[in-house]
Amino acid sequence: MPDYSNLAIAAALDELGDLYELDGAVIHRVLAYRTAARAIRDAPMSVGALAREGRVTELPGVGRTLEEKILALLDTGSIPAAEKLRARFPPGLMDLTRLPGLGPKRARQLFDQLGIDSLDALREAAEGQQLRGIRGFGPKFERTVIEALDAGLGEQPAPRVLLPRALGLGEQIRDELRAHHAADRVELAGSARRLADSVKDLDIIATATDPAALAAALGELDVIESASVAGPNAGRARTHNGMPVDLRVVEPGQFGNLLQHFTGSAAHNVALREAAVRRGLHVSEYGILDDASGETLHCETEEGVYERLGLAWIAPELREGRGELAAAANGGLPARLIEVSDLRGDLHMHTTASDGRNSIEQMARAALERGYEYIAITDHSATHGFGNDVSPDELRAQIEAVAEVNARIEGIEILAGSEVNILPDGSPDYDDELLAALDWVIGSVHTSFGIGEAEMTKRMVAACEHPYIDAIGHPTGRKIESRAPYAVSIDALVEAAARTGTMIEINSAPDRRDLNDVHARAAHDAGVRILVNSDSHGVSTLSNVRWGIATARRAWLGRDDVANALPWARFAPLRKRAR
Ligand code: DGT
Ligand code: CA
Ligand code: CA
Ligand code: ZN
Repeated sequence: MPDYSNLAIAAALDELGDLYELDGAVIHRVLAYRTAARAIRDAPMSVGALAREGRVTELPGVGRTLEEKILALLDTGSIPAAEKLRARFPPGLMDLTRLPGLGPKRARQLFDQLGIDSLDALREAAEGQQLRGIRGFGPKFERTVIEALDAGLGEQPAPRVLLPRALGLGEQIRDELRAHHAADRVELAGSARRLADSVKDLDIIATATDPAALAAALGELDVIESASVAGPNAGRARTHNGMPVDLRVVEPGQFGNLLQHFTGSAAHNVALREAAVRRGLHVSEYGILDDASGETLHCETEEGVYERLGLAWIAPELREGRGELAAAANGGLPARLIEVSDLRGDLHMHTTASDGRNSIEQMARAALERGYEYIAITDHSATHGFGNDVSPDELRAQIEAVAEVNARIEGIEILAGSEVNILPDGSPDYDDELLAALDWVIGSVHTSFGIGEAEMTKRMVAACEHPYIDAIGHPTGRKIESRAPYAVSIDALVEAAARTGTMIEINSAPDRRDLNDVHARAAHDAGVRILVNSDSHGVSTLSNVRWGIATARRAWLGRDDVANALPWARFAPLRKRAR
């Protein structure tokens, strides 16, 4: 699973470089880490996946030493060399290195000569005009450093965590709190409950027979590194991997109000308040105040909150302030959102023919076990690079191999497919004759991301117009929290897809979820058939469709709105080649 984004790996190596510099290492050693970090940040593929395949040294500037450190990070969550160096310096010293005009070397000078080991100590020294006594520092530096501190520079913004890891942590904490003798109800709220792309902090709402005891119990959990009491019956904590956790223990009679409020989103809550005001009601996290009677209604359940406001209960995934309140008022909410168990097929997966870990047969048997009626084997194509090219001859052999397995395994239709590269001019990288011999083709952009919006839009519209490209894969190329989408007009892409009957996937890789929720909803509304595909590179990640389904739900989609929730007999004729 791509748990470490390229950005996260690069940040760890940058930090290691800073630590070495703080430690006085020779500069070329420091630079080696920075160079590698840059290469990793810019790499078009998942460096984590590359490292797990034992191929990370193929990246420029990454040798055996770095490989070992990257693997340690992936396997254990930290790099031993960094741990050792971190222990040698006060933790606040690294904050200094992020200030303008203060690299590791100069920060070390301040530490050695004045004992400055934190942003607070630095401010004190600057305000006391003590810095000017040190060689290379003067009154001007003292002034700029105070300005920088006032602007909040140097403080590390907590990184947002991808949903799978946040949800894993959140559910673990929730379940351990539930097991506490003082606990009554414990629920996860916030962005994790809404199944958002990423999560800043975990919000947990509980009721308890002994609220103070439950709040204190949070700090005792194994996953928690440090905790503080945040008012009566509330706890704030931090997990070992830096994720903040907020716990609020409330009166059972107000549980619904608090759960609703802390599930959010902020945009949903703001819209909810405005709608309530028009009914003479004032909604807060503690209750609903009736302006006329002066009475405050407390709700044990969340359903009660929505009911008092004349609304149907709204699934947390829809609570983003995107029209869900109007829909809840007039019966316009989707009757039932799609679920993982609705999927009948998966149209994007890789095998050992390109960069996957399992064979066609292994993928097919695992899909069968998931209850699928059909899958498409879509290895990378002729120009993928990184040693994973599938030449035209190899693809012909693959078509036969798929047919052989398909004939042998009962109960599942195995399509011979390909994930072809959409070349900069919009054409696929196999010829039409070969594409016509396949059962299914996904077109994806894997190269030349920076050609600009007009060119990229033309390129993707051309791909939609191709007679053998059945679907577009991960249409914007974004990697959540680590790579911006490339510039492309989604409106034009959606229009072309609807016009040509090209499907568009929600790629379920947890760092992709591409199309995103907003775009998937727009595409569906424009008449595009949406797929939820795993893009799995092994049997263990077929289950990643969970994250794509989360995005589909956030896009308001039901079972009938997702093409691969259709049985094979209805899906088959929707392919361009079958029409
Ligand atoms: P994040 O950033 O991933 O933690 O996202 P959330 O949605 O969990 O946001 P968080 O933890 O800052 O706040 C939890 C909930 O509290 C949020 O979903 C709704 C509520 N809330 C936060 N700020 C506001 C606000 O300014 N107005 C209202 N009405 N509610 C808010
Ligand atoms: Ca939160
Ligand atoms: Ca929060
Ligand atoms: Zn791809």
